[in-house]
Amino acid sequence: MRLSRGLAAFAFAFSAFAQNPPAPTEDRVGFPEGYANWTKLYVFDRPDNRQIRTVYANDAAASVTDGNQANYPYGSVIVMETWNALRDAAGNAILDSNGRFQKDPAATPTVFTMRKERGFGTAYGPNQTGEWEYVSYTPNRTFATAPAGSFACASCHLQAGRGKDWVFRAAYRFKGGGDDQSTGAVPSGVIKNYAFLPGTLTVKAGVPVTFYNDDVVAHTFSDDFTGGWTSQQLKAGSGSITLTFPTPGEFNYHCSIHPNMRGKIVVVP
Ligand code: HEC
Ligand SMILES: [Cu+2]
Repeated sequence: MRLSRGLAAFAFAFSAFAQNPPAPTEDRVGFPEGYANWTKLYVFDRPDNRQIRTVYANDAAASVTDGNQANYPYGSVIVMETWNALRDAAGNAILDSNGRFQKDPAATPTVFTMRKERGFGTAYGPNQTGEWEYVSYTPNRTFATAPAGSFACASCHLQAGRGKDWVFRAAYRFKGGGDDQSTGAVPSGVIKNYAFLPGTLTVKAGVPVTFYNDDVVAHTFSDDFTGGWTSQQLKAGSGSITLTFPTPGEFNYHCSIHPNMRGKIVVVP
């Protein structure tokens, strides 16, 4: 008897505790009509869930520059379209000839949308991220995540921080060099703390491999042969390079800025 009363009290306390965090009840974001024609900021291949995430900005959001990231103008709308990648029977993404995920034509995308307007966002209470509100849609303009569930969006975007106006992966968008940088491909190797990781990487001939600079300063990828090929500088936190080695063999490389940074690629048939 006492036990069941105790459980009932516990269940009551738990259900009170499990109430959703506050969120807007009304959709003030709106389906982003025509987003596929907006400025494309970056394409990110997400390995854990094998999704292609394409991020678009309307003109207001696209006007933001490197030094201005902490304050997107009112009227900014940013869209992230998530699309399942083509997968093989084992569930692994099938890469295209550039080493990138490919959209599965049979899949339906989800349209994650955030809009900034004066006075937006207060409904999120402790999870407020500036003046942004969030909703995600299906292509049919129904809710994938309705306003009432969008507290989850705000509470996670808190991690992107005030300095970036709660927008993630800013480094991808404010990339330095040409389009070959900051690809968002899944890296097989990274540069971190002045080291190429792994120091020796084994790859298959003809299969593209991507190296991503996750360090705080720029590095290059340079062939050890005197007069050998060298990449342009890979920008800190965003630069990446995709290479394909057509023939088996061993290739030693270094960073031209920090010549003691060395690595080796073993190409197998
Ligand atoms: C678990 C954390 C998390 C949740 C929940 C989340 N996001 Fe994001 N969001 C991210 C990350 C991280 C990125 C950058 C791309 C990546 O790493 O996948 C991102 C990117 C975005 C972008 C592109 C702009 C940017 O910040 O880079 C939009 C738009 C977006 N999310 C909207 C939403 C909406 C709408 C929801 C809720 C329906 C949502 N997000 C929920 C973490 C989250
Ligand atoms: Cu270097």
